[in-house]
Parts: sequence; C-alpha cells; structure tokens
Amino acid sequence: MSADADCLFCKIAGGQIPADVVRESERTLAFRDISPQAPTHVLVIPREHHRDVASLAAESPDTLAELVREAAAVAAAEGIEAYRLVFNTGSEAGQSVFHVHVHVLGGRAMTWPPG
Ligand code: IU
Repeated sequence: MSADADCLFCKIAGGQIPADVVRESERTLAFRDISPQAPTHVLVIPREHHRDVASLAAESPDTLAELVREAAAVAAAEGIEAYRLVFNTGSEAGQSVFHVHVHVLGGRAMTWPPG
C-alpha cells in the first residue's frame, strides 16, 4: 500500500512532519523516538504504508528484510552490540501507531519479561 493521508508515519516518511532522522534507505527511514525508553531508541519504518509487521511480511517481505537490516545498521552506528527489536502488533500489545515500525532499543541492560 502507498501513503495513507491520515497516517502520522506516512507524513514523517513524506517529509510533511519533521523527525530526527538518523538513517535512510531506498525503502525505509529511521528516526529517533520522541519519547525514548532507552539511551538509543530509534524507530525504523517502511516508506510505504503497511499496518503491522504481519501485513508487511505478507505484502512486501523484501521490505521487511530491509527493515531488519536497517535496524541492525542503526545499532551498529550507535555502537551498540546488544539491542532489542520490538514490533508491537495490535493495541493490546502496545501498538499505538498503525504504520509498521520496529523499535531499536539499546544502550542499557534490558529486563525480561517485558511489561
Ligand atoms: P508503538 O509500538 O505503536 O506504541 O510505538 C509508537 C512509537 O511512536 C512510540 O514509542 C512513540 O513515542 C513514537 N512516536 C514518535 O516517535 N513520534 C510521534 O510523533 C508519535 C509517536 I504520535
């Protein structure tokens, strides 16, 4: 799917809303979360609109692979060896923006299980 006019992350991808962009690739964009939960907290999104990671996997698996490669590249650029990738999927799981994004979290010790 291409851009959704009501989607915040489509607007960030389209440059209509500013973001602290740290990395770009042909199909993805990485920017710092406005409410960081770790010293490094970057979101990587596809430029195209897909609701969640399962939709992205079904509709554009190559883009999903690029998203994960880009997430790893973000961690490497931040100098982080251990990091957590999170795809919240569905509101009960904590998804609040329905344009798929992977959280890249690192720079501190992580606990398990997540809350
Ligand atoms: P979630 O997994 O859908 O809950 O993640 C959405 C994230 O988007 C969350 O961590 C917000 O802090 C973040 N975010 C942002 O970076 N910029 C924004 O303008 C908005 C949310 I709204």
